[in-house]
Amino acid sequence: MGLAGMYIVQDDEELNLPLPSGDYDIPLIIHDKKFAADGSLIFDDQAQHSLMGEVITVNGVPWPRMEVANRKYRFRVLNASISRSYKLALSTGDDITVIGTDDGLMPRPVNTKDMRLGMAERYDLIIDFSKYFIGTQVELQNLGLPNNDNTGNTNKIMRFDVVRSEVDNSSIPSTLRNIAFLSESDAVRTREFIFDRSNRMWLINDKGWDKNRVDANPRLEEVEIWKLQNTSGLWFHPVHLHLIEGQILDRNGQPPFAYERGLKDVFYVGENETVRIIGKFKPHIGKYMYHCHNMVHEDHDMMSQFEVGQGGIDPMSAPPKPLPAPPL
Ligand SMILES: [Cu+2]
Repeated sequence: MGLAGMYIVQDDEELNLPLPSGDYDIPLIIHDKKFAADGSLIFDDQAQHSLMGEVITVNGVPWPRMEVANRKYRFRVLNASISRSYKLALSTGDDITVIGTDDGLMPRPVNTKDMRLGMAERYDLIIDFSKYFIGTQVELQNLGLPNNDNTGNTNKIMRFDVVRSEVDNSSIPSTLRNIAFLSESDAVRTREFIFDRSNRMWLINDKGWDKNRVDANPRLEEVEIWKLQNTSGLWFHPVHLHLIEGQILDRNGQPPFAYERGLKDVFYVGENETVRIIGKFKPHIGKYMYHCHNMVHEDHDMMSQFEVGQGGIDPMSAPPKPLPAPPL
């Protein structure tokens, strides 16, 4: 499990915004790794609980250093770790500006001093280095979250060295994208899912994976509320739903973090948290998975499937086929 990658999908509307672009638009794939004495990667899926690495890599490089100009940069952040979540913050204590969540731009930028990043979550961030003198070192830190192994140098992710002065013609528009948010009254039903451990297995509503079982069957275009519950204080579950673009209604009855108020498909269900999400089941009929994105949990066996409508393609009997590459 050493490899991870990302696609960046953009439309013309996004490309026309004056956000930092080109050399100032950088993907950051954060992935902790555990190495054996001979340098090989360790992945022991029998660990049952989690797999935490003591080396934090970004784009495959341990604790990298990046030289930056004193201007704004856009970072497309993906947590590709097997089991580790991060609490991101800058060593300067300055704000990070969040402009996008898992499924694209937010309605408007949100400033935060720190943020949770669960496995498979994606955030689109702006860091503004213009306030720093040349020679300043700015660390992207991990303040640590419960039920992670927070020892050693896992509190550091990477470092930005401000090395040169440049004119910055980019800006962050106050309106990024029009999103028609759903409200509770749009939902036709609520489903409840308890994510828990039993007999050394990770289960959803006391059930493991069964390719012949479907646990939810919304009709195409129906809006549902899914109540995702973690009744334990001993672990967290980033829950990933395939197909839909959802949003968080509330967490333990409170509004979600401001930086989570965009379209998402991975939902951080922390210790003793109940997260209510809402989404419209579209644009396809067929069977889609939902699972915890701690891969140790997912593999043993915290995964199930929903079926939108009837008669869609079943990925078990009709596996995806490679398509010809689109023209460049
Ligand atoms: Cu989990």
